[in-house]
Amino acid sequence: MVTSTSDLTTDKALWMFETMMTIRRFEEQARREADAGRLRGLHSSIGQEAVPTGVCAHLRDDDYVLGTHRSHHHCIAKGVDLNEMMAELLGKATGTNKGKGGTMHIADVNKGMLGANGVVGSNIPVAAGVALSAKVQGRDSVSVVFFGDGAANQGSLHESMNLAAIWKLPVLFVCENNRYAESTPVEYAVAGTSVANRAEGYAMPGVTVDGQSALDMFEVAGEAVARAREGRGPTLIEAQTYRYMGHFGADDPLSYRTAEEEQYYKDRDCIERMKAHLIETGAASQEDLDGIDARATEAVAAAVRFADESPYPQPEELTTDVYVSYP
Ligand SMILES: Cc1ncc(C[n+]2csc(CCOP(=O)(O)OP(=O)(O)O)c2C)c(N)n1
Repeated sequence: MVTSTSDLTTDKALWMFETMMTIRRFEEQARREADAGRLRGLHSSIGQEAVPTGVCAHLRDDDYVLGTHRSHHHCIAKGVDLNEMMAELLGKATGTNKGKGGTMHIADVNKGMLGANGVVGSNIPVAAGVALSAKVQGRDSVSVVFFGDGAANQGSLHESMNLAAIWKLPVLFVCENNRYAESTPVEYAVAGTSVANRAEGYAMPGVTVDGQSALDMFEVAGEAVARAREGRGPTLIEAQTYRYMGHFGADDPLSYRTAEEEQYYKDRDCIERMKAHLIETGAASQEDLDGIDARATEAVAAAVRFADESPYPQPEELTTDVYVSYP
């Protein structure tokens, strides 16, 4: 089955716009919270909203997503509750992880968000394992792992791609190539001409896609998800994208990249392009889109209120849920 943007219904396109808008507004608020000293070490996903949105548009609650240290956009696209996310960021007991995980460890198994993870490259083999369990149990769930261009150089990706290929596991390896691992440019750190062409060594499809286009992401991911669900095996997707902010907020991105380069990517902003598409195709008016933005802004404001009104975890809760207990 080949998916194309012609499969994109108006409802789904509007969902994608609202999801990207919600991610942007959430991240802007998270930045304000970090600037106010209420959370530390924020890895912002602003600029990269289209990547998980285009992928998660094809996923169900019983599909799985695994993330990185920069995962708020993955969580929101997979449907994790905004209130619980903001509470988690602010260390409250009502957070997704009862306030003990923080920004880099958000998880919600009921939504199939199996976790952000601060150890670069560590979630890649987990995604292959999750895909293996779905296959062994005879379920048609799909597993997706997002990782950066820096993580693409970890051995864990290569081991996982090999196993996924020989066992035809239902997994998508989605590299968000935002051009830098901290301050290291991709041209310096990644050997070869692309991340996507590494798939060739494992006899799986490897696709490079404009990660600032939600429509292109939707199309490429649709084909990969269908392939995985039908038992035809894994795909490596390299989404070319850009993070507008610094690596985690305390660095000055202009010390390792140029203002012209930043502007080049901002001129291709995924939200502005989706807006233009929705208006050109008559799917929505400017007024409709302003209404969606207002709804996203209010949802984020409500999440802050929820977090503010929530208690901190009790000291006696310190070690509960830290280790999994097996029956
Ligand atoms: C195993 C490991 N090595 C190093 C680090 C420190 N570190 C945190 S983020 C990062 C850069 C990751 O870059 P990339 O994978 O491209 O993701 P991005 O930050 O661009 O989203 C590094 C080196 C880490 N957290 N884990």
